[in-house]
Amino acid sequence: MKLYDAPLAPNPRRVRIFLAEKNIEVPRVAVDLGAREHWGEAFSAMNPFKMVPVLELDDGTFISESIAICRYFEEIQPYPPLFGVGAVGKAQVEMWNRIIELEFYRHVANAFRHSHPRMADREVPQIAELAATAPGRAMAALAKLDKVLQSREFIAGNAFSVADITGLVTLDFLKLAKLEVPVEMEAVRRWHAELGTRPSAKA
Ligand SMILES: N[C@@H](CCC(=O)N[C@@H](CS)C(=O)NCC(=O)O)C(=O)O
Repeated sequence: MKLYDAPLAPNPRRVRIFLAEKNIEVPRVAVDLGAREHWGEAFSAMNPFKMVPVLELDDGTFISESIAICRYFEEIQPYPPLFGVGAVGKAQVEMWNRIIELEFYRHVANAFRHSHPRMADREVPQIAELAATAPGRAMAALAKLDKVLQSREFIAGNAFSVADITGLVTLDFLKLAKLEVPVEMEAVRRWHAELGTRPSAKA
């Protein structure tokens, strides 16, 4: 088994944090995104969408998409459960993870990818209007997360989950998009700080 990884990119980090929480070791292969290694034939054969992470299984199966990879590991090693417990718990984790990806991460990524010169060959064309509107949309979503986090420790309830991992990598990604958590969002700041002190955050 091998995990095709990129040390500085947020999505592969979600998988690394997930594996660290489960105490699972997987050999990693660093893909040089700057040198466009993922645009080459070998990588494209593993993932035609040319994105990391990709997990290669021993039977030659390739799994891309961070959450699909995490789900694979949840199945083979269910403890600690990071996709929720029971029908309601699982639905809550799925719900919050999707909300964070679609309402928060997406806009943070757009703010970065549609403005940074290094991303000009990745977002063709870069859309200035998207870069300009994305920060406001990201912060509007964050304000809603702040309200939820005022009454609970983790985003999906009382237990740490993959939705918190998506939250942590997105909050850390804000810096690249030249954004920060507003001071008044105290609950988000508390959540970010607590997630950041877990040993898995170093992954
Ligand atoms: N939905 C995918 C997104 C993967 C993704 O955006 N990967 C980025 C790194 S964080 C990538 O490979 N970027 C390469 C590029 O943009 O050329 C997932 O969750 O894994």
